[in-house]
Amino acid sequence: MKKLTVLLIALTMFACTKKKQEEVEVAVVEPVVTQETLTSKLYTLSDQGTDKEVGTITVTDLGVEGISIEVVASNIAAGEHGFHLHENSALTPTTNKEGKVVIAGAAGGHWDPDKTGVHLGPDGNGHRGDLPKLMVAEDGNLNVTVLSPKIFIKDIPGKSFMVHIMGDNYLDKPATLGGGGARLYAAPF
Ligand SMILES: [Cu+2]
Repeated sequence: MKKLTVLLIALTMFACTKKKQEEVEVAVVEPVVTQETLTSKLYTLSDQGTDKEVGTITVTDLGVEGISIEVVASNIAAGEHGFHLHENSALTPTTNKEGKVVIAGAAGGHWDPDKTGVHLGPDGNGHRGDLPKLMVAEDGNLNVTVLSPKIFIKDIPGKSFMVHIMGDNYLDKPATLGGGGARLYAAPF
């Protein structure tokens, strides 16, 4: 009887060990899914460069589907704002041909690696940096996620997300670049 008890205990222990091994094996073969994200602060812009922080932009890698861009901000200007990925991360002012200061001019234009030279918005085949416009409620708070299947996470470093003072009609007419006008907020990456 005593022998049998010992054997049973031994068998039980063996079973437990075997089970643990199986669990470990299962854990090893499971793919480790990591979604790369990049985050930067959103700043107000002035003719001196960046001013105060008003929010955060987080870019998440969606693999072949491109990226998602989460914009969280408070106390910003209500209404519609053109939103684009611009070609540089520098946000210092520049001077244009007419001698006028361009706020954050160093950021360059809308990212256009295919050299299309046309602004056609998020669904067109123009600038790849053209994104859906942002709509800010009257309370000045924004918490929105937009998608871009034309931008990949590897494209982000060294560029900036730009929020313009006015909206975006996703065309170059009647005004160029969607009519967004001056650069109001930006997040350098
Ligand atoms: Cu822009």
